[in-house]
Amino acid sequence: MATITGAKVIITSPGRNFVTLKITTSDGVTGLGDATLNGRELAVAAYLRDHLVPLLIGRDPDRIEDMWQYLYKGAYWRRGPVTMTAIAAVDTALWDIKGKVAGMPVYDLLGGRARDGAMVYGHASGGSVAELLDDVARFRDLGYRAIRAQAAVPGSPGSYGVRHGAIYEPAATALPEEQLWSTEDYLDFAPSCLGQVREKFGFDFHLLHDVHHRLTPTEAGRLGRAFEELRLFWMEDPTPAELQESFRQIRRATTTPIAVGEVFNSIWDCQQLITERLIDYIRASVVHAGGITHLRRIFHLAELYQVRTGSHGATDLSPVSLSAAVHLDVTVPNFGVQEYMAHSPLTHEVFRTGYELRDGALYPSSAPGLGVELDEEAAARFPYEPKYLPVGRRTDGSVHDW
Ligand code: CS2
Ligand code: MG
Repeated sequence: MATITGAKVIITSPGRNFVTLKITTSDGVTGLGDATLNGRELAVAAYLRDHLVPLLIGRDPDRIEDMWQYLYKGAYWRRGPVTMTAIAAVDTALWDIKGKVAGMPVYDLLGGRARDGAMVYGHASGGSVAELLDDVARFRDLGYRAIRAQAAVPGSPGSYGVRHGAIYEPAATALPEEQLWSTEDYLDFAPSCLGQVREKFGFDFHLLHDVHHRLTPTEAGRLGRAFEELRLFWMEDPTPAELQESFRQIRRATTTPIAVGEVFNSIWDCQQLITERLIDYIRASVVHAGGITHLRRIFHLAELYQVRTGSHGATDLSPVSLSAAVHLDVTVPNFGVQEYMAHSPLTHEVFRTGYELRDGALYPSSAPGLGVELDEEAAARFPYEPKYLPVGRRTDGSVHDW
């Protein structure tokens, strides 16, 4: 029986910060797990290095479920983004190792493919509606069949999701930038903005929009109703989801599909949302929701209630977790869509990936394991830089959801 002989936490910043766990076994097999938590990276690195790595040495890498239960229940203090991201990194690395030892891609370990590729959505954005329309046209020309559209709300510098330069990166400052937000301006602007997208391009592609947790349930119901004639694929994070029952009010108000979950880290964060069908898509991710083992549980629960998957895939989730996401995406029966914000060329100097983007879908590597490698020499060239996500403030100065 092989044992775990080493586990290394690799922090690197090729364009943005990433934390990666690399596990090595007595057979010399290595596996990778993403442990990146945007704006709180060092907390997860410390949790891994100081509290989990000592527990891994000497354990059986084959026993993935047992390891998950050991790390989750053994912590006593359960759940939370830091703990579950650290457990996710261990879990993902063990699936990578198991695939390499078996000589099988992870999707085959998960029961084989239900589909060849995973439809993705790209991020079109603009500082104005005109810029947004140009960006939507660009993604359509690239063959995307699903496109998220975000534009700056006139007079509201704190608009969410507007790219500045080639890559969208919200964690851009050494201390949190405070961004002003006006819900009234947004509610007046968003329906007409997305209406212009439909007016120009029609309905032959899936249109998505991210509200980014910023409305009350009443406001979200009003916005969803205004979106109905635009036939959105989904309205994302319409309201903060700590109070899962608040989505009943949104559901009563509108038929616009709802997607939630990128900030969730366990099945209990979304159990009510799923079992009461308060959402249409669950956005939980491999890296933040306890790894492949736990995310698969969430997806299987969602399947029972005809809730489809729509995993988070922003550039602050590393190519390791995106690789794992695509392996899971192609196997689950209730797949919906995979978010795909292409990582920068600098990031790919460190992370060598095997997934392929073709005709608006990602196709997983057929190499054993996850099909992703980390170049440690290249990683050493990009030291960590403190970066924070912005903080939102209302026009009266009080803190709001960013
Ligand atoms: C966004 C993210 O991709 C999304 O849907 O909500 O860009 C999110 O803002 C970042 O991942 C936060 O780090
Ligand atoms: Mg989002």
